[in-house]
Amino acid sequence: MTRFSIDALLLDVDGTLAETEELHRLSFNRTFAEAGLPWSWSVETYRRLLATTGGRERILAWIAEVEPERAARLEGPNDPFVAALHARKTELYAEGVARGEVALCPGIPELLARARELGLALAIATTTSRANVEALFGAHPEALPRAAFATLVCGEDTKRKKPDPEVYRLALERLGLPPGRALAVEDSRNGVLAAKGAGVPVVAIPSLYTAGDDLGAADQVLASAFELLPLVGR
Ligand code: XBP
Ligand code: MG
Repeated sequence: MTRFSIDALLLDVDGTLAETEELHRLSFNRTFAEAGLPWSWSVETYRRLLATTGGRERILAWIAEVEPERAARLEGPNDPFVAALHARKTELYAEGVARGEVALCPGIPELLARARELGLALAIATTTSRANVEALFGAHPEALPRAAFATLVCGEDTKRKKPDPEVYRLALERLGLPPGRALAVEDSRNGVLAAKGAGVPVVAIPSLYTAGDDLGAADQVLASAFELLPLVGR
């Protein structure tokens, strides 16, 4: 029985298409070490810091927490020191993805293949940087064919990141669809809230870093994308 009668799948990237956050964390830490900064994020710390979506925003939140004097000297959200750290982290992350250090989540290749068989439109709805999404496509050309996606809405495309619904509103606008004809796939509480805020039904599949998130606002919580295969249809 089809549970979601839809025309499009709107897919989050980090934690949904692939288990990316561990490589993000290691890339942040390497960036900090290269810059001579005494910062190193443990798995536990990073799990807490993920409440702030966006890598640049996460560094800013960290500085405000551990070095308030430095935070007071920063030139706002576009501070060049923070921007340079984030740019280097993005570079290191892309190198890691290209080396094959990020695996796709179980059932994602099969879900995308099924969606294409059904003729569903595919879109990316993420707060991560476009370069990171392109790197992932580049590393998995068969399972994640770039041409299969009608649009990629990324971190640079919105003023406010998840849990703000802007990313989902923009994806729907670009696809020309009402929210009820799409289904979002997310792994985190922030992602679920963003989709629901735009009126989009959402299936949550927890990832390594979001296993403890409250995903109660999702329409359905599943263990893997394999479980979603029989639930989508036109
Ligand atoms: C992902 C994020 C991103 C990544 C890092 O959230 O919050 O910030 O952790 O990517 P979601 P950038 O899965 O909800 O989209 O450093 O490029 O921001
Ligand atoms: Mg995510």
